[in-house]
Amino acid sequence: MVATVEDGQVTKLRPDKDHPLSKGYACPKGIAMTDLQNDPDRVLHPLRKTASGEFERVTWKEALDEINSRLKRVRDTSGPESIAWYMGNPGAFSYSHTLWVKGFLDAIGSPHYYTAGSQDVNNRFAASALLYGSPLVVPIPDLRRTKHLMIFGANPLVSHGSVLTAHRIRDQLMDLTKRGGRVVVVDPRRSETARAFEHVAIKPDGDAWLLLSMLNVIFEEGLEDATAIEAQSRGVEMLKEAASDYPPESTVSRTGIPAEEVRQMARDLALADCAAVYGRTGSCLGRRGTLVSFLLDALNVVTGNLDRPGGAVFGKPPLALDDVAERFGLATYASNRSRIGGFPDVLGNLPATLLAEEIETPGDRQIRALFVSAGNPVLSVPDGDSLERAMGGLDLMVGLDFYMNETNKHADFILPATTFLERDDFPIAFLGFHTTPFVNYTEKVVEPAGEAREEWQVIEEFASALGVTPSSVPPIRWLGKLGIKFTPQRIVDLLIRVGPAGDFFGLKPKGLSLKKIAAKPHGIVLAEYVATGELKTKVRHSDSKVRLDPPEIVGELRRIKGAVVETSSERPLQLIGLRELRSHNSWMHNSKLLTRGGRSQPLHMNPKDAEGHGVTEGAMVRLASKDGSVEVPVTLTEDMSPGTVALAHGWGHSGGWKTANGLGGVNVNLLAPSGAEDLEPLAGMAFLNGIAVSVQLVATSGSAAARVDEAVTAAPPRD
Ligand SMILES: Nc1nc2c(c(=O)[nH]1)N[C@H]1C(S)=C(S)[C@@H](COP(=O)(O)OP(=O)(O)OC[C@H]3O[C@@H](n4cnc5c(=O)[nH]c(N)nc54)[C@H](O)[C@@H]3O)O[C@H]1N2
Ligand SMILES: Nc1nc2c(c(=O)[nH]1)N[C@H]1C(S)=C(S)[C@@H](COP(=O)(O)OP(=O)(O)OC[C@H]3O[C@@H](n4cnc5c(=O)[nH]c(N)nc54)[C@H](O)[C@@H]3O)O[C@H]1N2
Ligand SMILES: [Mo]
Repeated sequence: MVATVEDGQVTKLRPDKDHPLSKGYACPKGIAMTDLQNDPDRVLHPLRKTASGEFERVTWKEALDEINSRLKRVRDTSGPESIAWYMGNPGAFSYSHTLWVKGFLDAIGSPHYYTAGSQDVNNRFAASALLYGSPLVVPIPDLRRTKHLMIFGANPLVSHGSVLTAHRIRDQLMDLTKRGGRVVVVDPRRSETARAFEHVAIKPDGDAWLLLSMLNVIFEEGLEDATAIEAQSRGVEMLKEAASDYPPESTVSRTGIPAEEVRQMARDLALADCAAVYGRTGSCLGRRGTLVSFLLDALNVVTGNLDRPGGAVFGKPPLALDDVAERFGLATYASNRSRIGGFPDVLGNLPATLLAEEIETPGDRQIRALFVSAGNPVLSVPDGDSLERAMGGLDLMVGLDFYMNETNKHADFILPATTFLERDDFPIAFLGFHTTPFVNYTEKVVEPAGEAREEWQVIEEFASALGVTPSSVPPIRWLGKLGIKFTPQRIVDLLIRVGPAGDFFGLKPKGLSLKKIAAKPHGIVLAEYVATGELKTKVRHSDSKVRLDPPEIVGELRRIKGAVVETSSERPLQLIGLRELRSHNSWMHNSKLLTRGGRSQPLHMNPKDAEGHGVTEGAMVRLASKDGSVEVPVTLTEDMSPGTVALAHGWGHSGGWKTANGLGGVNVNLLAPSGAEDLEPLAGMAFLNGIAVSVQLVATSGSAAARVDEAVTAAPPRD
């Protein structure tokens, strides 16, 4: 984007016409950042909770002195393993924030690292660890060359892609069909993307059965690519054997998809010149997301589409996340277990759903101090009520944010953080996800507003009080003891220069350095297409082959046999999530631009289901699961498959954001189960899609609140 700065203030953001890939396209949320940047509700000074429960402004020195002395006391009395950090989603989009949070916990020796990952993508990483031997080896669909794309539970026309960085993604998908290719969207809801392409309606959390049936057809009909399987993988026999139990006729009750349609889908995929299978949150937030993620990639392997042009590809970014993380010792899976439930860590992450229990359960490693940065788990994680209660019992809680949100309002201190316009960034975690190899570096656009500080600088203060250097890399910690400090820029520059495209400090004069990248503010296109033929360098298993029979997956295949049906006569419907173009999880509802014309959070319901429940458009209903209930207005739409209802997350505000507070809405995650027994076993992920619910009429006509967000339900987003 291009920012207009007047008198040190960002007054306008617009898309960058000179950007080689976006060519002047930006999504509405990006443009709306001006509203957040200049929001009078922003937290611009350190705040301390007073005895009466109100916040008062304090100086940075007062805040840090008190936090640090309380932090030291917690460490000395309860041990470093009682200090926890939850870093939310925006944290992942700041290289310095990410590195310093994990570095801090590693340096003090605490396992209590939590992120939005356990509500988002961790089972995708777990599947990669099993398949490729590294959680960070994640293929992306080669959108620009593929002829056949199958999307399982993603809505890129709204989300703009996830674990996939595709500028102008709508155009890339449209181009695919213009080339004569197909986009098939498997989704319980006829989403914006499904509407624009081909839709296959599936029952929530039915994906594993559909994928097994597709594999069944492929093996039964001899449509597999035996050469590719032989060259790239081992263990296919297990997969074949497992799939033999799932002819499409046997899975109709789980998927809702007629057997003949499944057969045709399998044939079309296997016979396409090149094809890619891609899944995102809709495939991750059910009860068996690791298995589903595994099967998505298995389909790519079996059809001969892995690591080839137009297939599912790994590429060769100038800085490969898997290499970097491995070098830092961060590419872990199951190297550690959660205290509650014994869940394996994924990249050091433990299940955020268990935070409340981890705080309230006495014993070794009980959490006594909690930091929350760029996150809002009270709204984003199951059972925010329990988390609110648990946070009240902590010895110390600190928020780093530019808003007072529903979570950090329970903190002892809120420390003002910078926006991405007030700090530099290098999207290190995303370089491998570009559909066109690309790199860029952004300088800060303006000085931090008020007294805002970058997270990594604040973390340096906590670390120094505890006598450690916040880094996951032991040599950097040793150098820290000698007073030698590394800035985020310095670390990234080093990594680029010794990386696959680096200048090796002048030895390769044409190579890259941070300075060279920074000199091109519109970014640098590195190659026409994503590199293929990289599998051997990507796979960490000793034989360099993709593993199709890991014991963990064998276990999941056994478990799925006994899977009970979620619904019952008491709770006959299944609830899934919904992302809207003008929302960004829980944190952009204070923007004037995004809330223009009012907003509401209706329950999307098929008219047939509504009729059975005596519900009409605009009625207020009580939506209840075994774990909680909320009252919401209903909107009727044929886009929902009968039996499935959808409600957006990130609503029900009561923070310092006054516009957001005034919009009403409810926290849908009060309906999600929060016990360890309900988490997905291989990645500890929350169960958020497919929850059994009942709907009960409260009032035939709700209120003005039942107005549907037109911008969301109308035509697909346009440039
Ligand atoms: N406008 C906007 N953009 C966003 C965000 C936002 O909040 N707003 N959030 C960002 C974030 S943090 C992320 S992680 C990405 C997510 O990116 P996506 O995953 O592409 O986004 P979703 O809209 O959540 O898409 C999930 C789809 O899965 C479907 N689904 C639900 N349950 C199932 C199921 O059991 N099986 C199948 N096959 N499908 C199912 C839903 O109906 C939905 O259409 O989006 C990012 N982009
Ligand atoms: N039911 C249901 N629940 C879901 C999902 C779903 O699909 N359905 N999706 C899940 C997913 S994919 C995600 S990613 C999570 C998101 O959940 P979280 O990551 O827990 O929360 P966010 O809503 O992203 O809140 C981000 C907070 O960060 C602040 N912030 C923004 N930028 C910065 C920054 O640069 N620095 C700092 N310090 N603070 C900043 C914002 O003000 C806000 O308070 O929600 C999850 N929850
Ligand atoms: Mo996410």
